[in-house]
Amino acid sequence: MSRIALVTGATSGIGKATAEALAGVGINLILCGRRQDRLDEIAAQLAAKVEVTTLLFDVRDKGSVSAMIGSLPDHWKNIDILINNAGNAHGMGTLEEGDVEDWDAMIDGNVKGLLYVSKAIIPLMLERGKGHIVNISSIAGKETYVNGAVYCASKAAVEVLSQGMRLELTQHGIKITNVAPGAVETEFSLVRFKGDEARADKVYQGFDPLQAVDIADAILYAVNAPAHVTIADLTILASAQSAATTIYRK
Ligand code: NDP
Ligand code: 8X3
Repeated sequence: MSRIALVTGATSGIGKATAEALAGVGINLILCGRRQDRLDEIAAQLAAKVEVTTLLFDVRDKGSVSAMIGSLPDHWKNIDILINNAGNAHGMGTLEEGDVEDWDAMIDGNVKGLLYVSKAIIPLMLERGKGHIVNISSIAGKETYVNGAVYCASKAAVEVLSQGMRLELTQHGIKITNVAPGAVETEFSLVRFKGDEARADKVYQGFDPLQAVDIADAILYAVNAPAHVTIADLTILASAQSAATTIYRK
């Protein structure tokens, strides 16, 4: 029987590429995001390969997360793989200058959102005695950089939550994979810099950045590992990147 994966943040970047990669190996998909037009477009594109359904919710809204996941028909609740990918950085600056709304968006989305989605899905996996959760962290969760303290804190929390989930859930047959990418060229910087395209483009200039498909490939490897193998942690950098803020540009 085909596996089912639920992907949060499937409307763009890493989540979209992961959905495409999973569809490529016949994994049925529950695509989640806040932009229904994009969900519909991606669902229509992938429906030629696999069964696809969509859920519209903001991961920060715990009532909506639990209601939408709870509303899935029974056969869609047999979720084998959860890709906790939804998230973003909002703004970049010192704590003194920082906008509290940006902090809320990062902590509520990247940390509490991941928890709300996991809380809705872990019981379904426990009932079946199997499952695989892939949490998208970041190099920013392993290293703190100047003007990024809150985003880095949110991703450090993801690192710790991956460890906590592994401690709690391994005994129940649930695998946990933590994926920490470096600079990936997606809509990430456009969101961080609030639509400033020139500033966002600059982040990826002068070197070959990672592409979303590179991260999707790694996720596919992790979810296709044999039953007795858990890929616990993956840090993935562009070849020109040696640390969070050290990138060799031409
Ligand atoms: P994108 O901006 O391209 O994609 C972000 C995705 O997350 C979108 O699909 C967006 O969907 C969704 N999302 C964001 N906030 C919410 C929310 N509150 N509720 C529901 N969905 C939300 O960026 P990436 O693909 O790069 O980012 C994906 C993940 O990868 C993030 O967790 C990010 O922190 C992480 N990451 C990114 C790196 C990079 O350099 N790009 C490096 C390391 C980690 P919609 O707007 O439709 O809701
Ligand atoms: C995104 C990568 O280095 O911009 O998580 O924080 S970085």
